[in-house]
Amino acid sequence: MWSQKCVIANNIGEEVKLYKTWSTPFGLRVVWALKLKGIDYESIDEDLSNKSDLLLHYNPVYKKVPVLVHNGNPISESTVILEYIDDTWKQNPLLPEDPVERARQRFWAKFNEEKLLPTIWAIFTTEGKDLEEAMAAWMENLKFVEEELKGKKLFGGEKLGVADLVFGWLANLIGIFEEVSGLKIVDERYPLLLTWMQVFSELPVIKETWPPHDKMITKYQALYEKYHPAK
Ligand SMILES: N[C@@H](CCC(=O)N[C@@H](CS)C(=O)NCC(=O)O)C(=O)O
Repeated sequence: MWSQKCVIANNIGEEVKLYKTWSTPFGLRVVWALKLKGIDYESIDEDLSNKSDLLLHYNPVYKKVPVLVHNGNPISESTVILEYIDDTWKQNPLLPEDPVERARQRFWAKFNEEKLLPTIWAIFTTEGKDLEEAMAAWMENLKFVEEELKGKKLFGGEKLGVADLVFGWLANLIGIFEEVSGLKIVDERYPLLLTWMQVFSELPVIKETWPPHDKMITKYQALYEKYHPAK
């Protein structure tokens, strides 16, 4: 006895294109959202050392990926794109209905962008006193994340939400940064975050989309050597 899985896209007749790169964590957020919604899309991988005219046309302000182009309308900035996707395709909502819960998820998404991302970049690219300071700020910030995850499986509770997708990079890149730098970036003082990282990575839609591990190590090894030439 066999059964055939029949997947019908929820956007027949619409044009959906996603400009990204093979490794971008910001682009992955959008890939996850589209997959969770069952949206068929065309993926265009950019070479950021030689950006296409179309990318520059669609995102003239930041000139960055990801850009989602829906029926000719370009939408930039991954967190804006996530909300656009949720507003456009209502199935499998990424933001809950309750305004308090919506605000909470948006708060944590903003916290990730403004507090965690700059600090992790400093951890990966600096040394000495700067590294120490970045590490201290990172650990302080993780305490807040740990508190938020108390009593929850995901940031969205039982269901993946915008905040989970925005935090998603942690579940993959922390391990890669640790392997490349030799630093311990998320340790056992943050058991709830470690559990979240594992639960999140194991979700089928997430698991099937991680970029190849070896290729990621090669990419970040080269970047690490650029910032730490003496090592
Ligand atoms: N805030 C942006 C960040 C996007 C971003 O930094 N994208 C990188 C790739 S991971 C990029 O396109 N960089 C090209 C550049 O800086 O010229 C978002 O959330 O979409």
